[in-house]
Amino acid sequence: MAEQTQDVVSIEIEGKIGLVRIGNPPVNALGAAVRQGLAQALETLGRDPQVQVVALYGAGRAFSAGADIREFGKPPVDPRLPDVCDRIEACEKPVIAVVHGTTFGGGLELALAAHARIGLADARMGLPEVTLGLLPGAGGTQRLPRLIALEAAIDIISTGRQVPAEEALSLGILDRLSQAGPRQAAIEAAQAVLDGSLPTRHTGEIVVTPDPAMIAAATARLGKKRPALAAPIKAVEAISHAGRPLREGLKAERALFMELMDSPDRQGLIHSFNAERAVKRIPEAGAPPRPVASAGVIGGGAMGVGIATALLQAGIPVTLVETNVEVVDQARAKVIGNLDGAVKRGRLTAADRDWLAGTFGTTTRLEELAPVDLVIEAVFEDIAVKTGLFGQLDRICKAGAILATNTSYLDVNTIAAATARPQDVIGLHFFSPAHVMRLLEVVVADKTAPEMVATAFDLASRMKKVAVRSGVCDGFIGNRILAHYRKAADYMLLDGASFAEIDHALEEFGFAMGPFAVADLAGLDIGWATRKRKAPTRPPEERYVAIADRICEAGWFGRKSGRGYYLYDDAGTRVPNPDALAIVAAERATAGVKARAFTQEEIVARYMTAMISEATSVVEDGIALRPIDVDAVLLFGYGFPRHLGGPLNHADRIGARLLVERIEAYAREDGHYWQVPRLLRQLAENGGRFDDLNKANLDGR
Ligand code: 3H9
Repeated sequence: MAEQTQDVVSIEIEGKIGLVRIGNPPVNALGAAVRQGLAQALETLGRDPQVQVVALYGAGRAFSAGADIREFGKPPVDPRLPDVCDRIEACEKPVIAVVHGTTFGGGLELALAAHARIGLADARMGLPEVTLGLLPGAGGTQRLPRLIALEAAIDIISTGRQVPAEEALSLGILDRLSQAGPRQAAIEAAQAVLDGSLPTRHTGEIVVTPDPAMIAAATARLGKKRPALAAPIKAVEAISHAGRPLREGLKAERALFMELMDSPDRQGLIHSFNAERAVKRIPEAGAPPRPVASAGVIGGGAMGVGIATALLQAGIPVTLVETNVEVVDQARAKVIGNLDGAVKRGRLTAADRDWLAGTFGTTTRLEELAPVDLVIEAVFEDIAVKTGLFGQLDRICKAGAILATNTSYLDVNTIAAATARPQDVIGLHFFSPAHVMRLLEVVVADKTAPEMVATAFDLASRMKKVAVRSGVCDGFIGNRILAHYRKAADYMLLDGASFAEIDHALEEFGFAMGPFAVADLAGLDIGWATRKRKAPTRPPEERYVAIADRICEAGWFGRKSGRGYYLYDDAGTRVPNPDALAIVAAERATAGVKARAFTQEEIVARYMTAMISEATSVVEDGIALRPIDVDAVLLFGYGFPRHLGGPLNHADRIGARLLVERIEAYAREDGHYWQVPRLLRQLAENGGRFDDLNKANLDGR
């Protein structure tokens, strides 16, 4: 047995079998060193007269997660991935790929270029390039349609969905499944090639004729999506070349890939991908998290029900406390209903549902929370109610228990001060519905202990949520920014844009719903309560738009009451509510405003400038650790269009100088609302970007 080891790719010769192992933790990304290692391994084994078959496998938890995303945008280093794939296919010996765990993008493309593919049961295959604004650029669009039905290839490539091993076998991506570990499976499959029981073939030599009607239908379908992103459409275009000789098809694929590589969508989508991971870098990361084996949730409203569901789905037994007996029963039914929903959507097995339901208890007695490791309260948003409750929890809960509040704006320091253990108090701000929405703001108060913060992040990852660290301020990161930019929408409404125009402009920009449609969905009474709460502290110079108040006074709270800004039919289709239009007209008259027209462009510019302005202040005030944390909050909690990468990523595209100019121009109308944040002015003066601040804070990433 001969062995040659390089850093990330090692080869081993077992009789007539040449084994190539990719070992580049954590996910075997195909960076330059791996590509060089693979090319060299193929050279060595290709030349070795002893070796008759080559088997490729991955070490660790994945075969390979694909191209190294960190290399994108940097000067390319040879050999490129398409060349490595071509080298595999052209190898003078049969090459087999044994895939396990994540086998994505370039990882799958390596396997598609091999002459046979074996999958382990845990293999998940996919070409997720479109989710990064790209298309498979190492032969995926040419080789997959040669191996499997065109319809399935279009589906997999244009959605980026993951294909489990069994399905991959039935589609024809895999030739066989194996129960062995990756190395052993590689040896067994190579033996099968040697004894003739596993046939091999050159994928590139398979001749297919992609049906133009199917290609046209897919292109039309993708073009109708909002936002209609270029990547999936271009990916289908690349697939349309799969009927040509492989060389020509690969050339066409490469050209389309390079077009996308230079696109802003690609930059934005990869920024969003990075944002989800960057937020984990917190100062408390080294602190040991406390164990959370059981939890209590206080409050049986929508929030409490959602939080209890999310905890249960993470496998944490929950006791839900609600003082009202009737509400307890309703809450129980809703939590069980949510678990049933997860079974229906295939996210939970019926057996797991039964098991989880068995770990869910309800009670009217707070004392029953004495033994739990974590308590999350989701009671009425009133500081006296919350401080009273935390005083009680302080007496009831065991030492070391995590005491969390789900408040969305109240002062977590005040809540913590109601206990004799402020170090154990933290804000866990979930978003509704809490078992669905991915964002979790972790609100760190002055005395919160580092291990409490580490515990919150650990908990978030168990719940598959994106946790973002926030300091204490009214509304924390997300609601503070929302409160600000919502006013910009109201000002435009008062000044002459219709709410339908504003919603339409922002939906065209990329939001799933405009702000007025969102308000109708969330319930207009929520914003009304907040405005009433803030009324006593509202500065006299602040311009106040009372349109939403008038709509609420009429008893219309949005979709839950059948009407708000819009009227809704059973299918949810919206038309402007004529009564709301009349209120808008009346309020304009009262304010003495002469309505003027707003272009779609101006609506978006004002709305985004307002959002960016407050987002900048949140960074400047140290409420968010970095601009990318703010981006994550808006992306994962407020429906910010993923391809734009978040408000401060978008700000870098607009440029700080132009943003300052805009704010100064708008300030001529309203100098109280429109003020240039100090940090934005600094960036404008120094030619700086928000991403420079990210980089400075993320260890050079
Ligand atoms: C492509 O292949 C293009 C080709 O067609 C053509 C080329 C010519 N590169 O997510 P996690 C890092 S495009 C570099 O926390 P999980 C990640 O940043 C690529 N790094 O773990 C994180 O780093 P850190 C197509 C990568 O278990 C660490 O690994 N492939 C890459 O929740 C752990 O990741 C994709 O789009 C990468 N490709 O999920 C796959 N992937 O610890 C993208 C991960 O420093 N990746 N990292 O923050 C994923 O979907 C998930 O990361 C994966 C693991 C499922 C793999």
